[in-house]
Amino acid sequence: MKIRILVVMTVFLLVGAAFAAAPDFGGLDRDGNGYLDPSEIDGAAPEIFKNHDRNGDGSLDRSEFETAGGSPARFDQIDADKNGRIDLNEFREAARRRFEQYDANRDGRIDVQEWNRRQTPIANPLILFYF
Ligand SMILES: [Ca+2]
Ligand SMILES: [Ca+2]
Ligand SMILES: [Ca+2]
Repeated sequence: MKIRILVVMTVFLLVGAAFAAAPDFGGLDRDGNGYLDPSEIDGAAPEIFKNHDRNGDGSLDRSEFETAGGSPARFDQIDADKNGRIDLNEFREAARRRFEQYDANRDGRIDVQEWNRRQTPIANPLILFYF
């Protein structure tokens, strides 16, 4: 009986460890290979952009950006041509630069260690790359 309990506990621990070792990067690891690559970040960008373009005018204004959790300073960084709106190209370019920041060892992918090294744990991982 004791052995059976031990076995059950061991299985729970192993399953728990597997989950801890393989985060899904907030759903961004689309192919589930345990890494984020630039195409996953770039591939998700148009849909995320569209979801936050609330008035459907093809750009993100300040209020749309800040509603998504972005900061005013970040908006100014991304709005490269300073016209007060972020277009899809600026949005993708900013996500690409963020990817490079997090890819500390420059191997073209973000692994679990790099992911866990983020300064602040943020509830919504989309903010890390896009807002
Ligand atoms: Ca991946
Ligand atoms: Ca808009
Ligand atoms: Ca890397």
